[in-house]
Amino acid sequence: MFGRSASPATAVGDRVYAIGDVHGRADLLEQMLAAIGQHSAKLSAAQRLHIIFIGDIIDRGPDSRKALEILDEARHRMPELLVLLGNHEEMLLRALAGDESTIRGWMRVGGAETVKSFGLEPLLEGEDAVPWVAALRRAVPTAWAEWIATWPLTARSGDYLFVHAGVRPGVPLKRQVRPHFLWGHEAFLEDTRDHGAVIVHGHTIFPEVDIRRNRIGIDTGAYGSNRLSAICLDGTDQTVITVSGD
Ligand SMILES: [Mn+2]
Repeated sequence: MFGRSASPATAVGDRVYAIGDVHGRADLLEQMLAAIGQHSAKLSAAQRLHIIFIGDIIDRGPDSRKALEILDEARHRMPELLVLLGNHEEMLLRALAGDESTIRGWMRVGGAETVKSFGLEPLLEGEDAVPWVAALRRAVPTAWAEWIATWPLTARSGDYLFVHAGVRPGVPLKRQVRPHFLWGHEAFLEDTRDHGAVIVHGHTIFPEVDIRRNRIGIDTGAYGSNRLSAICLDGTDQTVITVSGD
């Protein structure tokens, strides 16, 4: 049984837009920011507006550099903007730190597209990683790397917890560990127990925003499906917003 009412709510006065994995689709990211602006303008003013990106801004899609540039520009004029860390940003940070085994794995899961967007060639099999890492550090603005390193793992509003991938079922929220927030847990998606909050997450692609009693999956696979989704949580209201590419 759930310990609270059947209708989860944001903290009083909070309106939260949570956006799914962008994965290098700078075009859909721009469309989504515009769509959120239009949606929010039609509602009465919230006491506190929050726009939360669920992580995995980079990799797989064609323009990770532009996606980061858009968010970096937006954060300076939108104090309500928050970007959570995803496992793909974790790989970028490890790559910048010179972790060679991470780099080689990262190239195979979409990192190649990210480094191309910064004007670099992917690290080849057998290629010396040391000069390649030096080139990556020159290509990625230091201010962006330092900013990404500050992206939090979670955010909370009322009954909702926002996190990139998920939690380990059966473990209290205060005892959850970083790897499950970033990479998920094999039992998370199908577990029906109360996790201590309704977990709003990305990382796993669903054809439509997946609204369950104990979690909401908002990743509709923008890089492959051409559809980037978000959910607006306002008190007990839940409204899905989706933007589509050409
Ligand atoms: Mn992910």
